[in-house]
Amino acid sequence: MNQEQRQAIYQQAKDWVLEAGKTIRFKINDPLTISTKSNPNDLVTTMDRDTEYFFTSNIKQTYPDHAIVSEEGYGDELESLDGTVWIIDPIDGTMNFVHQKRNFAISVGVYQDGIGEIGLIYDVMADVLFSAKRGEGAFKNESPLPQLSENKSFYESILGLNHFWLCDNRLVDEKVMQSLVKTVRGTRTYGSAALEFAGVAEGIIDGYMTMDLAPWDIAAGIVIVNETGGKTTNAFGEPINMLQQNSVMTCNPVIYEQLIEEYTKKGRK
Ligand code: 2AM
Ligand code: CA
Ligand code: CA
Ligand code: CA
Repeated sequence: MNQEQRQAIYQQAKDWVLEAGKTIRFKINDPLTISTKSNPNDLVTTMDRDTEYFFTSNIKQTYPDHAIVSEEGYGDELESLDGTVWIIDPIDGTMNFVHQKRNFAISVGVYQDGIGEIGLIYDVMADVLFSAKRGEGAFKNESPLPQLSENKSFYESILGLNHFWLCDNRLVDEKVMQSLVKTVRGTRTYGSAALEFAGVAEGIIDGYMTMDLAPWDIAAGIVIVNETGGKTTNAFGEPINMLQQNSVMTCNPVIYEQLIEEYTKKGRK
């Protein structure tokens, strides 16, 4: 994808994201129909489905040769990432959407032959758009985001992670993770993977790690974090596979080695 093609798709994607966000804000106090998916806390609403349909119908009409990977079932079943692929989470942070009516995001990544070209994360209620094009830097609304600080010690870092890491879990010994949270300056849990990625890109948290995410949770975030100099792998330092679920570690590179070598790999089950 050349710069001109990237710019044209970016502009279209951005228009759709802002329009979808405006619709959600307009309807934020309407009664919700809420269902559950894999477990009683795995929520989906008509707003998730309607927003996804808005994107998929527009994309299919405008770019019939593009493919779509998305959460709520309107996308395609893909076996490869060849060609142009839109990877979409219509509402990331549905639990926040339902319970808080804020702290959720629309996440749209556009990949070309497996390479992330465009990332858009829209904090809908705050009306803040994080965006990036590959090789062209990342932005928070119209302001460029600076490169992540190299002057950051492990002990002064704040990590985005949830309490499941500190309970008995299938990936890493919880005792090792308990020593991690006592070593760093602090931890935060935002409840939207996309907004955690945006936080890493902005440098308001220094890393985010999570056990099991789908491609639509992370596709846009990876592009944006890349552009501010951050690094993303699975929790053990292995490459992410964008066609399946992954554990995820995205962070400022200055804390990466220590996180992986002294904690996740050391405590790996
Ligand atoms: P979602 O709101 O789009 O489902 C919450 O900690 C974060 O994890 C959100 O980004 C949420 O995305 C994601 N997540 C992934 N799988 C989930 C699941 N089965 N249940 C709840 N949240 C999930
Ligand atoms: Ca979901
Ligand atoms: Ca999600
Ligand atoms: Ca979602």
